[in-house]
Amino acid sequence: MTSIQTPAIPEYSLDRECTTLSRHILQQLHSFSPEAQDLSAIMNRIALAGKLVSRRLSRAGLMADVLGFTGETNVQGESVKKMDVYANDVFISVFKQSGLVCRLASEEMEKPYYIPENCPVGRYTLLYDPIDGSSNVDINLNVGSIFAIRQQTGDDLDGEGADLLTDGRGQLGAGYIVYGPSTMLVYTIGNGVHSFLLDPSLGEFILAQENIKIPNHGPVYSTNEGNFWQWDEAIRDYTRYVHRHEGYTARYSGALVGDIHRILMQGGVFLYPGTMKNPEGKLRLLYETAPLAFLVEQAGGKASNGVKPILDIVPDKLHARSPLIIGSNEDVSLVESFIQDHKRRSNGN
Ligand code: FDP
Repeated sequence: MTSIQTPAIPEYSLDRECTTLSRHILQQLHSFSPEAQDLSAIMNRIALAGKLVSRRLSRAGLMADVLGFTGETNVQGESVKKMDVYANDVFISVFKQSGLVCRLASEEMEKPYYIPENCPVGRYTLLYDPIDGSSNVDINLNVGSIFAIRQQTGDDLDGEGADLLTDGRGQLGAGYIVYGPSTMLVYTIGNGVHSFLLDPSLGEFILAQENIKIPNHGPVYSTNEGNFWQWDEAIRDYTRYVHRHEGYTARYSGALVGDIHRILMQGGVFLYPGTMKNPEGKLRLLYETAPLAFLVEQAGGKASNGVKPILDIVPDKLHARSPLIIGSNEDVSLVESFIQDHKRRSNGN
């Protein structure tokens, strides 16, 4: 009798070492300085928040009181969803008694939230969008969380977070978590961009790809074309250009993180330009566009508001918005060239 040979199923089917997020961060830091250890501990807390949000989302439709609106509106005037509140609180609670982060600022809170017991030692601020793309939550589609870590400068005695009104170049780390078919965390601490997949059976984020590089050009353009007649002529012309040239394909999920992730992996451009009603667009600088710009630049891509790099913009308030054109170098530059042409023409040059 011949015995049937069953192929050994490797624990991790992809040919890679099983590197956890915490191990990876320590390898990236190459140092055991107090600052390196802080950054590593902060990243691990963010990962914990990601796991808690992911667990809640995976059961959302099965549990009472998880989906739908709270009936409140946030500081942006948007209707708040129950998942927004849950995820916002999760990020706060994972940093309580951590001694790491003194202050958190998010889309859901008008002013920064202080954790006074951390403040004597924790000189960091976490900026975050707890649930980005929340219109997708109730229909079981992908959403994300976006985060950035900044050093706190000064004591912020009035609690307004004025020291946060600086450009994005000082971000110590940034990234996002995509809650899709799997949960994926993508981060940078200024040393390349790396992605991790959550293995729910282990409760660990496992390295998926190291040093991700965004293609220099890609086929995808991702934007809400429903706003076409609200845009400047320059953006309308760019859109007409992609309609008339072969090799472009439109993709837009209504959730920024998922759309950016696609572009990071496959190349292309995401646009959320200003509109007639909202010249600064919709997306918030400190916890949406600046963290994503930092990450995409680290992957070799580009992020602009049409006239200058997102990372050079200094916000005038905590919840300031900025137009966003982000993705592959070539594609972002092409959009910028349409904007410059229009400016030149309207100046009569
Ligand atoms: P949402 O308001 O659903 O949280 O962050 C804002 C955001 O989603 C992005 O995730 C998304 O790309 C964009 O708004 C969608 O806005 P439009 O519906 O105006 O296209």
